[in-house]
Amino acid sequence: MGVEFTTEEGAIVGVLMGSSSDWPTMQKCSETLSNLGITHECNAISAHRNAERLAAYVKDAEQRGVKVYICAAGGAAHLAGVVAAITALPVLGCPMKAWSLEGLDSLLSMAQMPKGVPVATFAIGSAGAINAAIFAAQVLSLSDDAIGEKLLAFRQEQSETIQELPQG
Ligand code: RP5
Repeated sequence: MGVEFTTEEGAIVGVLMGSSSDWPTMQKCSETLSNLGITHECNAISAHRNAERLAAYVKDAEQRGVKVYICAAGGAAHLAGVVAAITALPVLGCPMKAWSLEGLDSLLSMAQMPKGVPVATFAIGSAGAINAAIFAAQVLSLSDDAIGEKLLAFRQEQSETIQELPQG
C-alpha cells in the first residue's frame, strides 16, 4: 500500500483530524487559516487506525516545510500527543465533542500530556478550532511579517465589531 495523504504546495501548517467526522468543526480552522493568508493542508489520519500513515505524513510534511501542526480528535484524543511524540515542532490540539462526555474526555486527553512532550490545548469545538488557527498565525508571525500584518488587521476588524452600548 502506498503512502496516501493530501499535500498542498507551500503548506506551512498541517491540519490533522482523527476522522473525517471532525471536518465540520475543523473546516472553521481551515477557513481561519485561509483568511490569515496561511497556506495549509488538511488530512484525516487516525492515530490508532492509521498509525504508520500518520508517522509517514509527519516526516514528509516536515521535509516539505510544515512548521506547525494542528491536531483535532475526539474521545481518547491521542492524535496530538502522538504527533508531538514524532516531531519537535509546535503541536496545537483541538478537542472535539465526539460521542460522549461533551468533549471533556478529548480536552483532558490533550491537556494532560505528561511532562516533556507538550500539546498546546485549545477550547472544545469551534472556538478552539478557530483559536488554534489564530495561535498558529501568531507563532508564524514571529518570522513572517505578511502573516503578522494579516493578524493585526483581523484583530482590528474584530475589535470594531463590538458596538458601544447607548449612553444614558
Ligand atoms: C476520534 O473519534 C475522531 O477524532 C472523532 O472525533 C471520533 C469519532 O470518529 P469516527 O467514529 O466518526 O470515525 O478518533
